[in-house]
Amino acid sequence: MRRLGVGAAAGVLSAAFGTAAAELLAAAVRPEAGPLVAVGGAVIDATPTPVKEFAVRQLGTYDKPVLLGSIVLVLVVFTAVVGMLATGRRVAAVAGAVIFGAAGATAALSRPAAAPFDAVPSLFGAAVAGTVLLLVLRRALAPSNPDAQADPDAQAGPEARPGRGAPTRVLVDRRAFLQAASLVAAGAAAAGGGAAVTGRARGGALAASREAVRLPAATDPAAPLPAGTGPGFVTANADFYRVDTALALPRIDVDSWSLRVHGMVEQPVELSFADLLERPLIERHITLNCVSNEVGGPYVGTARWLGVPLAPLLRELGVRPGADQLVARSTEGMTIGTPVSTVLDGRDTMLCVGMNGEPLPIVHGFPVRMLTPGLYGYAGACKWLAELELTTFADFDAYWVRRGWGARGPVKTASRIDRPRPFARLTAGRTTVAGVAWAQGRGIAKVEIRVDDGDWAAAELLPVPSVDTWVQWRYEWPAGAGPHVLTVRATDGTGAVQVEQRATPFPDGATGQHGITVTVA
Ligand SMILES: Nc1nc2c(c(=O)[nH]1)N[C@H]1C(S)=C(S)[C@@H](COP(=O)(O)O)O[C@H]1N2
Ligand SMILES: [Mo]
Repeated sequence: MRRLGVGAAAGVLSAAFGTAAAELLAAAVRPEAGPLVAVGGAVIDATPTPVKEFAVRQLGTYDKPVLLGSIVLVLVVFTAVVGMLATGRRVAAVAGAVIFGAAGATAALSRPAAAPFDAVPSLFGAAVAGTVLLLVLRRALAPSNPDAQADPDAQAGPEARPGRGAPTRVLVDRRAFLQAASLVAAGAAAAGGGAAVTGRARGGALAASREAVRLPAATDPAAPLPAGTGPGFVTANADFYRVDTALALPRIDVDSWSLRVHGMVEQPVELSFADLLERPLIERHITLNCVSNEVGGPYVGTARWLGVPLAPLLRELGVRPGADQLVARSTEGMTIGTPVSTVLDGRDTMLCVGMNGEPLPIVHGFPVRMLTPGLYGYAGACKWLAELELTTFADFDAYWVRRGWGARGPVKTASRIDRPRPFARLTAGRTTVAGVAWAQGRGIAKVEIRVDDGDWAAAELLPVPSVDTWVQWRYEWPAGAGPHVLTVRATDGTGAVQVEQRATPFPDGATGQHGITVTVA
């Protein structure tokens, strides 16, 4: 066995052990402090917007696993090189551990909601990794065992420096290495398993505390869905799209949760979950969509949301004149800025506690999230809410605004064809074309379909409970043989036709018409 191979393997295994030890410590104390999640979060925050857009577009919900996989890959290469260098100069192991620990600790401390403790798991993991690497190399490269084999390619090690006589060959003690390596691998597996078990136990405790939440009925319930609403009007919680930067889901205990409302208000307050539930609750069907959604894309859904209307609460607390931005801050440090005017203009902006008759799912912001009908999620729908600060747009740029996205985020009118699927092969005759269109706050007045270069023809609109939801539409198409392009466009309640000109989601939402190609036989 070659010396460099031994070094690389020892480096990777020691780092695996160190990382697993750090993850175990973090899982037990503070999951957000785990080095993988901390580094991943820092990478997400530092990723330039076009790359992030590309990742969301190409990878969808796989963006997070792919990111973590890439970080592990970089780690493997780095620690293999450190291990190889350390076979020659042991100081390389120390330097590698310092870099490894500093990177993790810096990333953890740079997280917006970091606590000083968050550096500890990374530093601990680095110390473990460095120490283990030195121990393994000492065992494996000591030329004392009779089984030791000379490494014909070996460079002179530290024991072969001039002044100590002729360069000796570095010997690899194969059996000692394999023993040490198996021990380290077993340790890494045990620590990693421990971290996973601890994490799962925490997750279980959180799920139980969520299931124990009993939400009061709304004092102002949602109007029943009008007769004739199509199936799929309400998106099931399990099918609702998820977009956020949280690699580790915030694990929030409802009993210790509180919401601080402060900044430019006459009476700052801190509200517990029980305080919120004591207030009058409204329930509404509202469509939420992501500014990153491409034309025809999947990041849109409609749910029945239960929550505390925000406007009366802010009026009670007294918004100071001049405050034009409400900044919502989440437990993990996301900031989402919403115009105060849109909160107070009569729309149903709310602090949501329930989604489709259940407490908010953890991925959708348990225990409390904001929702602002008519604004994209990044501008009005902060999940895992912790704080509301009244301030001004001049004084504060929220997370996405700092990255170049529009500061106010009003939803653009859009429409999508869901049936038939793109490139479907159909048989000639009556074919139902169906889909959704949305312009929350303004409502949808008309949806039209065009076949190839023909005239626009009105689709049938199914009934809706309010202007804040999408509209389902359908169109009976007498499909004739041949390849066809079907295109849709919507007109909002103000009479404005959706913008035809193609625009990318960045910086304030995609525009353009959704079209699909089908073949009729
Ligand atoms: N804390 C937090 N809230 C967040 C985000 C986030 O990354 N972190 N993403 C926002 C974005 S961009 C959107 S589109 C919506 C998505 O909400 P959903 O995942 O419940 O569909 O949440 C918003 N709220
Ligand atoms: Mo979004």
